[in-house]
Amino acid sequence: MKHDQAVIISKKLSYALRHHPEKYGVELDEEGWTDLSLLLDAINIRHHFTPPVTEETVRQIMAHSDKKRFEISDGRIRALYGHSLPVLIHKEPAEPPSVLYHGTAHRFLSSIMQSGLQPMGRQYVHLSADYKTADQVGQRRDSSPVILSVDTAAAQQMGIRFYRGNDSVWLADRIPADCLVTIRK
Ligand code: HQG
Repeated sequence: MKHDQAVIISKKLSYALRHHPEKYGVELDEEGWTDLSLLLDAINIRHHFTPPVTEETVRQIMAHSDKKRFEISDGRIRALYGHSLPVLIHKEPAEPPSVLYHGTAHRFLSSIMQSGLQPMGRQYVHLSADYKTADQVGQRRDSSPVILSVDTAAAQQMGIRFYRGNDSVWLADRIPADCLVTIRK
């Protein structure tokens, strides 16, 4: 499969599993799972993929991806992070590393330092387990992004819960500005 084709299919999966399952006639359960073959049938019909996207195609895309975005189990698939649905996807709180990172654009910095990190369009704030990942996330919006560090113990003392997305992505309800330090401006 060509890289471009893998990106197109991955984006359709993300769109369905994070944002608009109803556009594909499927429902997500409270942990974000849905039946994989039903979703693939809907994706193939709607986007006329030839050859059709199969479970094997999706597994190949997942195996070669730079990010672990999806999980497949027992004939079901879910997105591990990124959701914007109105109904909150349930995540089990988990113990985060003492420091997490967030890469963002310069233009957001003053607002973030006033109101903290907010989920904005998504259900949770997205944080990175390491500096390099935060840099890559921030580069989606700024060629030399601001990098913030998050004191997770301080945030937990303020009642904030953390959840695991994958090995490099952590989620949180929000992060108060007091728990943030700008480590690269
Ligand atoms: C900013 C990608 C102003 C925040 C990535 C960010 C990630 C504020 C933007 C995942 C703010 C939201 C998520 C405040 C936060 N005032 N701006 N108070 N609080 N922001 O895309 O973390 O490739 O929803 O800094 O790799 O950039 O899609 O979040 O810039 O893991 O798999 O509001 O998406 O993964 O943007 O990225 P996003 P994000 P995929």
